[in-house]
Amino acid sequence: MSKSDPKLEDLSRDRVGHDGKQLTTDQGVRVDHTDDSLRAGERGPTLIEDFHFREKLTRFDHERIPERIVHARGAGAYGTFTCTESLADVTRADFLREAGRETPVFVRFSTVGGSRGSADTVRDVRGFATKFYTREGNFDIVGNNMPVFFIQDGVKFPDFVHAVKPEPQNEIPQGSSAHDTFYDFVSLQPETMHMLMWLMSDRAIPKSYRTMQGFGVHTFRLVDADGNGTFVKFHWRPKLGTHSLVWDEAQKIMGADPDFNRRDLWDAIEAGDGPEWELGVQLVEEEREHDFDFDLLDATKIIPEEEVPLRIVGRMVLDRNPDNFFAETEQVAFHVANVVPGIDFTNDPLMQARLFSYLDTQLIRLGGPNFAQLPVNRPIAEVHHHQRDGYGQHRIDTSPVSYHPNSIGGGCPALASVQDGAYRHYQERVDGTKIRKRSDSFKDHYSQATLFWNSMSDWEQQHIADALQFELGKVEREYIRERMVEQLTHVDHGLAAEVAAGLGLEAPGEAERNHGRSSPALSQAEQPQTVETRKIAVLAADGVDSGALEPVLAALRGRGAICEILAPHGGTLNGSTKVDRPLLTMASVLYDAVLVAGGAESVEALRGNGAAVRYVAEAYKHAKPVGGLGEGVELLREAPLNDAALSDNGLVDESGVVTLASPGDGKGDLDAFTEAFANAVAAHRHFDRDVAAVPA
Ligand code: HDE
Repeated sequence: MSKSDPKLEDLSRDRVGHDGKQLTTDQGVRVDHTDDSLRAGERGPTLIEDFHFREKLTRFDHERIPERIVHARGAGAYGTFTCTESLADVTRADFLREAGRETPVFVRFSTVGGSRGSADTVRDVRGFATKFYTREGNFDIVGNNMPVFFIQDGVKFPDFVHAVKPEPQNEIPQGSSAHDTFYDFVSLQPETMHMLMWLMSDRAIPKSYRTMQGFGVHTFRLVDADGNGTFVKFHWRPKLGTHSLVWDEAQKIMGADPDFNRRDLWDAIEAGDGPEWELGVQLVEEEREHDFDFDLLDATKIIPEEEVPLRIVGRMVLDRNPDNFFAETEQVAFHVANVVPGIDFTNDPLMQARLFSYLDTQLIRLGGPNFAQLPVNRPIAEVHHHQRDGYGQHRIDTSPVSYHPNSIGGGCPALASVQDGAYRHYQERVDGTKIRKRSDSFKDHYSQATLFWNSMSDWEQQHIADALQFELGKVEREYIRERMVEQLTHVDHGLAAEVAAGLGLEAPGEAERNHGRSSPALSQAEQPQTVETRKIAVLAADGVDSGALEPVLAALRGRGAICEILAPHGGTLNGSTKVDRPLLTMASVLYDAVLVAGGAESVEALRGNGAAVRYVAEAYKHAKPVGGLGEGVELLREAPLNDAALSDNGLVDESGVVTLASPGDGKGDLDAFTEAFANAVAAHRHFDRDVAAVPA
């Protein structure tokens, strides 16, 4: 973060350290004893006059605030947004008008359905909320990692959330859509089908917050200095590519490290590997509003990138973890209505509901109307108004007046003009009959669900079909399962038939024909490839062939990979090679790839260790790169890796399994091995393997 970051300067007013300080009460009175309460006699009752004891317990009793009704579990970080291409042609927003302009940001990522203590890797939508502390006030993009939503009108949000949350009688299941009430609701609401396809896809189990796209979802409006509007969709694109876990792995991570995504973000930032995104916009001139076969105001639809390409206008890097989770990440308050001059709303009925809901929810969650004064929420722009008092008022307004107009205060704070930078709402003619009715232009619920399905690669389609079988397999009521399969026939008959077969239901009749259109930009199959910050587990034991291993690790680390040696015991191997973690503390699901080091004695020890053998098989099953050096190849044979091609002598590199049985003395072989293994890691996963029979 640049030294002149204005938000960092602003926060420094409230940051308190305790180094070298003495313990006090809230009143600043020093305390000499905090382990025994004041009592009448050594074995007597506690005295109510012990103000330190009472204050300590009272403060403790009041530590919790209501968790967010949705998006309760999250992780946040600070960073900087840099405008890379001016949008001055379409918006008067100051922070987007000049290439090179930097704006501090705070981002909070979240799951949606689970409570604050739930696991990170559940199948769910992820929140991606960004607060820009611009010179003209705060602007929030309160988005998700999927570009559409379940419902078209916000009046249904409570119904939807009640259906997906744990069931009311027993509060089960936590953070999961795989239960009756969710599928009861969605099977009765076809408008959910497009988003359901996203939820069943790998997008719902992101590998990392750093490898997620973000979307503003709604169509917003940019407004230029003359008051002309342009429709806009906001997109965040991760530099590391969009990558996911596989479902079996995601479930195991829930146990092995429920903080998996939160920890990954924290560790990357602490290591100086702050994640980066590009901000892209899709712009649609007002005159083209009705040129699409869907309604721009319908949040269950995307604008295919092939129809309206992304224009990249900025870059965001997150590089500072919060000092205090509660003060910053928990108390941050986002609101769709936090806009700056040059950015405006549309009549999307989902967005309109959100414009009400966020302020309302902050009032209950943060205990009153002054939450915008909390350090993380406070704008760097000056704040002057006539709003007064309320719980948690921190400001000491010194003006004798708190009304407008006034003359006693010299008319201040005075009204600003548009030239001064005042917000002016976009002027739009609105007239119509007062009516509760969905527009006919919102009625096509299946075309884009089909478009999404058609755009998936073979393995992505397989994952969606598997996810539906898993989720519906957890649904107790057969009529709900049947109704869901009927819905799926409208998306794609082949998908519906496959899911039905898995559930033991009769194949459904054919509905409308698949239109055959696709949008290649929706697939995760083609992503930027890099080994940077990829975590490689290196399995080794005493007797490891360090001579062959060291140059490989040095080269992988040189490319930015994180290599950790896991061994049956901590300390060192052969008295010199440092063990990073004992094998039993780390599961294969916590790494991106595994490499088994050579050395006859080392591999013999690992072969006798069921955890090590299973480690390799599990990584293979999860389509991860697997490497074997020297005798290490034997452990891969032991696992066994089904039909994987393994080296007997020279380098073998197939489907992400890279082995070299005879590293030899020549450095050339090891270089070729490293190159092949690094490429396998950069490719993320290798779904061309047949892993069905691998028992892991
Ligand atoms: Fe939210 N949503 N939402 N939502 N939402 C909240 O606000 C709501 C919707 C999103 O990290 C709540 O402060 C309604 C879409 C994120 O703090 C609440 C509707 C999208 C976050 C609320 C929606 C989102 C929230 C709960 C339907 C993606 C977490 C706590 C009309 C574009 C922000 C809070 C954070 C949080 C209401 C639908 C994203 C209750 C009524 C669509 C990322 O106000």
